[in-house]
Amino acid sequence: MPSDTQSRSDLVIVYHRQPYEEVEVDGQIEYRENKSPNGIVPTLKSFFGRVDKGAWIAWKHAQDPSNPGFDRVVEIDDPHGKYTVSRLPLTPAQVNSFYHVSSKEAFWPILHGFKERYNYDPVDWSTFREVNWAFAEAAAAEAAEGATVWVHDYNLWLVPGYLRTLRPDVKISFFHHTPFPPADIFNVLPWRREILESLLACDVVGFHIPRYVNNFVTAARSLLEVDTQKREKVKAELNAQTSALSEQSVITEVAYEGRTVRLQASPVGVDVDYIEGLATSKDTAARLDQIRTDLGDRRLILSVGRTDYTKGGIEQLESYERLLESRPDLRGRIQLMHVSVMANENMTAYRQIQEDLEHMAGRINGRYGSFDWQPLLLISRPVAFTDLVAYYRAADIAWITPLADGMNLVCKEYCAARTDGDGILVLSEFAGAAVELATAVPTNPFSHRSMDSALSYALEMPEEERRGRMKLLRELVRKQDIRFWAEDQMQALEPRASGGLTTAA
Ligand code: GDG
Repeated sequence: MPSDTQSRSDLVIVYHRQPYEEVEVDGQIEYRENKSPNGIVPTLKSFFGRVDKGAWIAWKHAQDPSNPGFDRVVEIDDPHGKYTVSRLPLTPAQVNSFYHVSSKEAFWPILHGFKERYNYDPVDWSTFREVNWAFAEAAAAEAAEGATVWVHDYNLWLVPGYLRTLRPDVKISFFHHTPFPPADIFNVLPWRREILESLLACDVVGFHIPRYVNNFVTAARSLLEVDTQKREKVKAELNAQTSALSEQSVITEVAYEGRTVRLQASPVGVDVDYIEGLATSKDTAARLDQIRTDLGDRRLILSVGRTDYTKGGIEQLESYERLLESRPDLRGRIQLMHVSVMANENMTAYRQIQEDLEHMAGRINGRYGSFDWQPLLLISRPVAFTDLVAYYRAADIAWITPLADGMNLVCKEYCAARTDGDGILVLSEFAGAAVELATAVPTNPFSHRSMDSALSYALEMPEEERRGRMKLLRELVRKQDIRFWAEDQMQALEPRASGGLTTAA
């Protein structure tokens, strides 16, 4: 770990993902750009270009579980700037306890409002604290005097509190990539107070949309003496009329124990230039021709997401089955491609959903398919992003119907890829993106009637309406892209201009 103040960083990013890929070439490890399609990692790294030196802290599997020492990678000097990457080696037991059990089995269902899936008993809170403490210590060691430390996501919930104790001088910003639930759901977590106190040690706490901000404040006020200091009217871009997640006003500042905490709603976007570049490439054109030839005159409905109960895959296949049953005229004329990739094969809940999806796909294809028509293609292996973009281009309808989703980037990628200006987005009202994407066809995945009628409506939509809706969707996705999000989060750390705000009651 660095001990001299000279080598310390002005910006420290704490994120579970490493900012590059390790590739073995001729027995040597090479570090390569990690080009995630949504562009989060490159965008975060681009901020290193604005400071003398940056640092990134992630975790990795320990090579030697009996001696998981701190590991520091050599300095990286790439087009983004100069930065070091520190990796905390976690033992298999730590990964299982901190990540799979505490984060995925306890926090994840609560964050998404699935109380009944919450599994409290196996949580080992001391390991969760220990791992978060290790991240905070690493950030404290890297940060220069007054540096900014930007922490990502709920598996690092306790980092801000620990870091504030270790380094009262740094500015701390924390971003939630998931929803934040209402108080009566969040408070199911026995560690609720400790988590909230840690978050209130930040200078800025970020969420995708105003609803999650207001939920956070109700949770904080339910347990702690938190004063609401400022409230603002929600800006038009985050207030689509149709969304179940709309808010009219949002709390932007609270005070706790003499500190002021800024709350910021900034929806994560996608790297529109990158996706448009792929969508208009020669390779995509060739792939698209092939897909269209295979489809013939059938309409393609596309659904993409991780295999997770929050993503609503089962409910979607049920709706598709009802449609094929009630509309014999559509048989042979449509095809659903459902890409559902399991991110974590170790978790029973995800394996069960995968099995259920496979079972339903077999039933749908068996009941309605014929020699020359397979109604449903279930893809469970990861698809190359270049192929995914070709399918975005080919799909008449993107059918994105999560039961709960912090934002949902697939629907934004679909719009970004539609450089031809066509295509229809049917979007769940319970995806954070619904508060922005006002001209998507809204659907309520908890209602059979709404699910079925939204898809039927989309299938009948005339070209003029399709293009009109897509034009507005594309404008919004371009405006609120990934760089817009990152700038918004960083600006929230700047001193605030006074005036123009109303003081909350
Ligand atoms: C969390 C929050 C929030 C999917 N299948 C394949 C594939 N993907 C890519 C998509 C997209 C990404 O995975 C999924 O992003 P989402 O936003 O939809 O969902 P989460 O992974 O749950 O992300 C979410 C996000 O954080 C950002 O804050 O929006 O609400 O849950 O980029 O393209 N990519 C490839 N093959 C696949 O088969 N290559």
